[in-house]
Amino acid sequence: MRRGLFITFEGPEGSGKTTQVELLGQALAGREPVMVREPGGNELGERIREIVLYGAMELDPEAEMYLFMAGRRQLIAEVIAPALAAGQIVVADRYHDSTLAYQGGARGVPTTWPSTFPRPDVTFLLSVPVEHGLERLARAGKKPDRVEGESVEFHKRVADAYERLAASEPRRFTRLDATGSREHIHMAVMERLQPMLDAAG
Ligand code: Z5A
Repeated sequence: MRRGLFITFEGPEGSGKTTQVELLGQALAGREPVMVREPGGNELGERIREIVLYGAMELDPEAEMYLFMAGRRQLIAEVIAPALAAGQIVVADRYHDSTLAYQGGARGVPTTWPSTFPRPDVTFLLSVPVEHGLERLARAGKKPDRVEGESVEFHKRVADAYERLAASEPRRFTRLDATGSREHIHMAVMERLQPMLDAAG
């Protein structure tokens, strides 16, 4: 059976993931890609998003991790796995590497990759100095959520964890300097994907 193509975008705050996901969605429009974002993307995910990002509840770090992962598993079952099985392209704005970087790397929770979570074919790590990313969000007027409101040191631990993840899986990860222009980064994304898109037909 033909398996689709699974592309994920990761990075610290304000690294431009959503911008690049949108540009890629437009570039691939003719192939009707399935676009998802985390946390969210389905009813359970959106409810969990409310709790983990905007709820007033004090969450145990491991409980927080399981909430993110529960939302992800539901998204896999409802959307990602069926789309890949049908040969479609799936583009995700954050996926399990976010849990490994935020809950694992920054909060120190023991993390693993469940065997039922498909591995992406390509993961773009948009790398940007932490202060630069936070400045972008402040300029854009985004009100920080519970995780974004953490200290600069927390966000540096996230960025370091992402760098370690990318170094440990160089075939899956493509690390891009996200301080460049939107268009330049998009061109680098397309250059990396082109051979895979050609092979997919
Ligand atoms: N989280 C977690 O802890 N564990 C998990 O397992 C998962 C998530 C899945 C989700 O927040 C939070 O959940 C996140 C991690 C945590 N929080 N933190 N911290 P979200 O969904 O609300 O947002 P986000 O995923 O963190 O995205 P973001 O950081 O807010 O933004 P972004 O997607 O990386 O960037 P953007 O929206 O595309 O761009 C930000 C601004 O920069 C905007 O004004 C753009 O126009 C501008 N921009 C974009 N690209 C450029 C370039 N190249 N140059 C100049 N300006 C640019």
